[in-house]
Amino acid sequence: MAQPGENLRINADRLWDSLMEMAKIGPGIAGGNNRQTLTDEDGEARALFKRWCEDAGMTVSVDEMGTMFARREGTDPDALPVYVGSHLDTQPTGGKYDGVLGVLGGLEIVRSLNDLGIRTKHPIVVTNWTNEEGTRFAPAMLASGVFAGLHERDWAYDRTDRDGKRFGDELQRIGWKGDEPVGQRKMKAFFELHIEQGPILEDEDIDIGVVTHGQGQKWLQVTITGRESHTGSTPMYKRRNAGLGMARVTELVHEVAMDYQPNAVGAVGHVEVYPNSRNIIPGKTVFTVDIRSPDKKILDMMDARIREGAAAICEALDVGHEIEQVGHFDPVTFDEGCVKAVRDAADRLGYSHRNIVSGAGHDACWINRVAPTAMVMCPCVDGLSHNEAEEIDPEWAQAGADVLFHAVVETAEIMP
Ligand code: HGY
Ligand code: MN
Ligand code: MN
Repeated sequence: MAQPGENLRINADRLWDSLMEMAKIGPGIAGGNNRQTLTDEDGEARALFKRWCEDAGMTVSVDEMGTMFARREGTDPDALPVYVGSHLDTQPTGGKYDGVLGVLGGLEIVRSLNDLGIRTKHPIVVTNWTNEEGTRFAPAMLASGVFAGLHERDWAYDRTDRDGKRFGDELQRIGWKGDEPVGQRKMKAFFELHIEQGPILEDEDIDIGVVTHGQGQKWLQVTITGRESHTGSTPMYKRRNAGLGMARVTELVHEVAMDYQPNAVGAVGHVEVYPNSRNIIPGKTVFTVDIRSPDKKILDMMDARIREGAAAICEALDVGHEIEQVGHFDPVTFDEGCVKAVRDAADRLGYSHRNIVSGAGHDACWINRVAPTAMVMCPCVDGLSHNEAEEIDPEWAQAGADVLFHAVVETAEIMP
């Protein structure tokens, strides 16, 4: 006798078509996407998502951080809803699937339930979290962080991008600042489908990553202050070179991460050099250190070593420095019940699967603090992401969305 929902499958072609349709908004220059948060392109993507959700019979609400909640009613309107989603914003040289697969995978579940005429006891809410990437406005996972109570809404509104534009003003400008207070929604569970953004699943030829944990991360914004002077006529001994300081701290970050292999990682991805002139010794550099580890103790040790090392480097170069922590979350353990729902779904559907720790941060990492949460991962080509060449196989999207479908619908309880 088939289990409830045993033969449930999503419509893979429709999901793929929606992914390709969404990818047309905010195209990159090399086949990916540049749809950064709170840009006009983000606004356009939101409007398309809203239209699709309403076409699928859902009602869409927007909270004060711009997060979108599309609700499909359950037979019991008072039952806690099951949430499913991710993010539509991308990196400046992002791919077509990072975040988007999780949002449109949630929409595809509702579309499939409509096709099959299936009702669930619990409502289902498909979610688009604002500013998951944190590339334009740090930190990452900003709206889900406010929702989970890690950040104050007004602090988030005051975050500025490199042109000095405020998050709150940009949200208002694109017309997506809702009036629903943030974080009051109660959830039965939250599920997020996401590409792995690493090489493990593809290398091992496995369909599904059952995400048991998320590694912790820290973003340290370093400002080094030296003195601008002529690159030709200033003798080496008289230089106070903020660019050299940045280079040495960048090397230090790499060396510290290499000391904690195989899991720790570290790099500097964002750099600003002032005045950035070919023949002026940099008087100031601002850059962000991104360090991560599944082990909190190691993450804290890396943080301490980098702060200590940076101080020594800057003293030796006679330059000043400041370090501001602009992002942080500790390693995350997802909810066992939700993780089991994901694993059982993969088994039932006949997809190969393995436990995996998420290398990237996700909105699920914050929502896990306020509701039982789990993630489903699918492979991506070459493990590549945060690169316009990010690519997945349509079958991988289908497998991930099928597993998400079962985990969500089982938790939302199919009505006979
Ligand atoms: O930084 C991250 O891990 C995520 O892509 N925002
Ligand atoms: Mn993402
Ligand atoms: Mn990302």
